[in-house]
Amino acid sequence: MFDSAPPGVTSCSSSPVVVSSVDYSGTYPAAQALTDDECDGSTVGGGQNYWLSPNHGSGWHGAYFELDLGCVRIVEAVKMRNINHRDGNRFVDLLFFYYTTLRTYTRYVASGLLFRATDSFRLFGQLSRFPGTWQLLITDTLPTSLVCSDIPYVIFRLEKAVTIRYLRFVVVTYRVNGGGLQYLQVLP
Ligand SMILES: [Ca+2]
Repeated sequence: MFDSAPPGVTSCSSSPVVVSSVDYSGTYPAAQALTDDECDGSTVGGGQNYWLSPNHGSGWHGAYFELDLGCVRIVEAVKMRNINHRDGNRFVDLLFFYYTTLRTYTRYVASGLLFRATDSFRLFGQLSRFPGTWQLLITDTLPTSLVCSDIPYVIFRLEKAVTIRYLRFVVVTYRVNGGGLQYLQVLP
């Protein structure tokens, strides 16, 4: 690990790509966590523009994706947005559609029918893949909401800026059936 930025590091403008992941299915690939979409597609008539981790998967091998940032760069913070995936049951979706503004019902739905979202996560970084020397950068929780447009973007600032090329996002705990992510962006 460099103590200071190597020459040219701040001029890196490459786009991150997924180099390894476990996904719920090909419909919800980790690459979708690299796109900043208006809202996740779990509502009636929506598409799938976010990542889902496998059923009841968690931890280093069970629910993760790994990114190559494209070049060595300084990372000071990571911006993320959670999901609020439901199961696509049209009856549930219609109930949600008509009653979501009722506070008591919303709480009921929140307790049992929010099928997938990340709860706690860990983010690791490293300078090179071989040999790997992962460093824990962030351990925290991601907020979510039943109303997709209310799911906040959260900026997690690192205690100290790091110079890395690879990132690994790991779901530690999840809501009901599994985790996922709508968006991840490294800053600056
Ligand atoms: Ca996305």
